Amino acid sequence: MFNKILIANRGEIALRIIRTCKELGIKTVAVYSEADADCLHVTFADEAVCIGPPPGKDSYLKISEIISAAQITGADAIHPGYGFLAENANFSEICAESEIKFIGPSPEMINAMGNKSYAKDTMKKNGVPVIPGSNGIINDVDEGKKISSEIGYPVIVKASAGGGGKGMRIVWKDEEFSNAFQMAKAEAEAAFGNSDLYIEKFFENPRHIEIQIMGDSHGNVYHYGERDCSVQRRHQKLIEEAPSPAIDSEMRKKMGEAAVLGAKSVNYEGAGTIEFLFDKNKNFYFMEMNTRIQVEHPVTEMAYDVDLVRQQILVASGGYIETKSQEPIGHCIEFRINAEDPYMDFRPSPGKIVSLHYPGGFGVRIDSHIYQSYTVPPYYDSLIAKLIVWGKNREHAIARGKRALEEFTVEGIKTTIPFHLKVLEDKRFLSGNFDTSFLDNFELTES
Ligand code: MV4
Repeated sequence: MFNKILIANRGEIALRIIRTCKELGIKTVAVYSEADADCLHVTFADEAVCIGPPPGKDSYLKISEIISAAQITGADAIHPGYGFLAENANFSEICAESEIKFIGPSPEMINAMGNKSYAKDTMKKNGVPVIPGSNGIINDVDEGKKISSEIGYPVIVKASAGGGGKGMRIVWKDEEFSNAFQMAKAEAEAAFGNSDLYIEKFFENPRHIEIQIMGDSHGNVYHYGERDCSVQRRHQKLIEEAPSPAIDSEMRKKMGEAAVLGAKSVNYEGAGTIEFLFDKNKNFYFMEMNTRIQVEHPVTEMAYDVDLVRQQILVASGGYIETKSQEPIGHCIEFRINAEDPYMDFRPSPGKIVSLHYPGGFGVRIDSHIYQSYTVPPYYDSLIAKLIVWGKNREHAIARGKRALEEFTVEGIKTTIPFHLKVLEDKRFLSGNFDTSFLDNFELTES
């Protein structure tokens, strides 16, 4: 087992990782930017090293500084959390060369799954259902048009280096193809320095359902069911839940088995998420795989009684997975509390928190790094807390979510709390019958 883990991240996820390290008796090293000296991950870690100025590229993305911090403090492993360097193949490789265990996948695995077109082809070859589309990347407009007419419009052109919405264009008919293709190509080149594109059948208003998997170095892969992440706005998830109101235990078994098959076929180790698109006819299709712990992992933890960060650390040190696949117990919902003004198009709202009261009680979990008098800096992601509630069933979890959100007080900055309270009054959300278009026409009016 590791002696000391450096956490190459900040905010709630850095704290989340430190907590599990403490429970495992592992010493911790925080790294922090000049803007984060008063952050709780710095306070709660055994040691802390300042790695540079506030902008991410000068600190949390600075590989040389982070490796030096690990070497100076004698850390034998690095946990990257999510975002920043979590899916950076170069970082994973430099850790290996420096004989520091990267708690995440090999550089080869990051590259293989980061190439979305290649990842799809790999899954398809191994018998995982994938979204119908081009085999591999498309070289020019003519090839793209030919394939699109074979698939049938509408189609969606996606960046192979993308994921999460950038470099994506929906094409409704042949006449629009050329323009959309060029736009997607330019956007992909600008965003990723890679203009490779692939094509898929476009499914209107699908549900976004993802399966949590975990693999160890002994060839075991388990799944911990699905999360429904359909409540998203401009590709930013706002509410996630486990189980999905659209998935029964038979479907869970099928999707779980498909995810495990996919992960086993690439000898996947560590925590991973297989994203599926789920359509009106209850078909599911592989979309992409994320090779990190995700923001929304706590809903799985609460519904499946598994500490996913603990499992990550155990398997990274060569151990076996402790918690096997099982059925969920009750229902769990996560509300992302962002420092944003939901009445002003969700614009960022950094600043000083002058008053704070956390909800508590049975079935309430808060993963957060904020405290009263903390100043939310403008440099990073606007997530300031995750409120996770557990209930015996969906209705119970919703009732508990409502009362916890009502107790939750943050003064001095705007947050997404009023938005969540409004969603909990929405008939479609309450019915469980919603999809990724749910927030398109969602009105938040001052009451
Ligand atoms: C799709 C899709 C429909 N059909 N792919 C969104 C983020 C990225 N992970 C993939 N996304 C989608 N992929 C196929 N074949 C619908 C989405 C999608 C979406 C697309 C355009 C505008 C808004 C969207 C919101 C959620 C999902």
